[in-house]
Amino acid sequence: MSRIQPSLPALLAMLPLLGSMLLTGTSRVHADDIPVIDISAKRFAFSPDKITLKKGRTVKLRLHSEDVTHGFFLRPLKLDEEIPAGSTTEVTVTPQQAGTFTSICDHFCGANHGNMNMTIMVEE
Ligand SMILES: [Cu+2]
Repeated sequence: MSRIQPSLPALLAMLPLLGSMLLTGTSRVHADDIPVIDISAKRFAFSPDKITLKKGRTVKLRLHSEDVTHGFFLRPLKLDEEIPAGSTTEVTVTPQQAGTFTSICDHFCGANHGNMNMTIMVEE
């Protein structure tokens, strides 16, 4: 009994904390149900270098530059973003056509800039 007594108040003290954690988790899901895809840009690659989207389904791309300023350009999906050095650009996209596309960095970022791209697949 003497071993249980000290732990019970500790447990009770944690309950409100636990409850608020659960509430925060729930409200976050409801507040913004657009899926977010994180993409990081770093000389001279995007990571991940391939993502798959669904035609007609809106997603938010959160583009983050880990070093210098990069671009993110893909005409068929009407994407033309700049990702400033060390910061994050968010863009919402709803693909209107299925296919396999290549998004390129269109902001000169160094010697191998021309090979900096990633694949965006859009499924029907
Ligand atoms: Cu770049």
